[in-house]
Amino acid sequence: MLRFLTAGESHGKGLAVIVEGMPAGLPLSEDYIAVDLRRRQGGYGRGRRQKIEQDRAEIISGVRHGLTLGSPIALSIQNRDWVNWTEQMSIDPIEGAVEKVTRLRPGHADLAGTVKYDFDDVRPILERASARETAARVAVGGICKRFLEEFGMSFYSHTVQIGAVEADVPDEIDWAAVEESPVRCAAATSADRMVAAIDDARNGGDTLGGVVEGRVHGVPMGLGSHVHWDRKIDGLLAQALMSIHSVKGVEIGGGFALTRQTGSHVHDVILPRERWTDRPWARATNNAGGTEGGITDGQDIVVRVALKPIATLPRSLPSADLRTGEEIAAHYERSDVCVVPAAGVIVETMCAIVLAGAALEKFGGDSLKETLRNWRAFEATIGPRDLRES
Ligand code: EPS
Repeated sequence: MLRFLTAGESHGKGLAVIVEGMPAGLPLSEDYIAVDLRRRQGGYGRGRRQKIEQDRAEIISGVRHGLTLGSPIALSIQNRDWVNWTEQMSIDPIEGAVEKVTRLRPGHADLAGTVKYDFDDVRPILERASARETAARVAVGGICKRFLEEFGMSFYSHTVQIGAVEADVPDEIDWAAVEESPVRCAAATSADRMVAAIDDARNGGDTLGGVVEGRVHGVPMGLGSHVHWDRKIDGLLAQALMSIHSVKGVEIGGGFALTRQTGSHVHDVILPRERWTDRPWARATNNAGGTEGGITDGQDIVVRVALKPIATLPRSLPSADLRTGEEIAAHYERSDVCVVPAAGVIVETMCAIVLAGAALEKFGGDSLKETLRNWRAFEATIGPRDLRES
């Protein structure tokens, strides 16, 4: 019901997106989408490229007088760096030849991509494999977040680990402080240690990975389904999160740590009516991370995502040449040292995309009004069976 495509090379003219399936009547603006685009560009450990770019998505279609039309929404994000790459990335054939990239970077798509697509140059692969593409996704995520706000949903993320530095995450997270933190970490002392670790990596010509946590508050019960493997909301979230560049692991709720506990300590006890607050049903804990049996259970969605250190290293790794197979140092132009803080924003994005799709599947109408009416009608049915109005 909700479809989108992104297009664009890292040093091409820009990124393009078409989003199809958003209902009509949703208030939407370029300024709203710009907020997350700006958040994605930040974070300590970013490289020189982010000083060049000032990402802003121009709305080309699908919105009139500030409201969606129900027609496809097309967006365009300019690559300001394009002016430095007009020969390398020229659409038209050029006079002479540009230098080919043949020094394969381990950990990137360089080797498998050139072999698969039968290129003698890594450039066509590295351009599209670049995490620049996540700017386009974040713009889509902005539209999805705007839609899900109408259901009372809100999105958060924070950094829980960079390299070997684990954050002392407080019980109550101050989300405004996370946004102020250079590494988007909820604990200031841990943030200082993370910044120092990034400095160490930079000084050694190296890179750092880490772990980010995403949370979604206000999720309705009943998104996704237990009936088939490809409708399970946790499966859909895991696929979407795993598709983020550099991601090597995804956990939902207590994740891997749950395996060390017995069942009586793991499952989220269902509380009786007198302990409910704002809506029917409540739990003592949220180890499930907001999904049981592939269906949202009304608790916060909690996901953790592990990122490997990025593959482009100033201190080039030993490698082999695509042309000759002979030993050579891997290719290096410039790079980020650590993208973990920015990844939190992309984790929010992918959660928003999956949940918007699931919300449209369950409640979707052609207009926002119809969609919200369907949602409210369902919400009226979720309480204890004997107490329902009809
Ligand atoms: C990336 C390499 C760097 C990153 C880029 C991802 O770009 P460049 O080669 O131009 O320095 O900055 O990410 C972005 C441009 C972005 O906006 O996130 C890579 O190789 O994946």
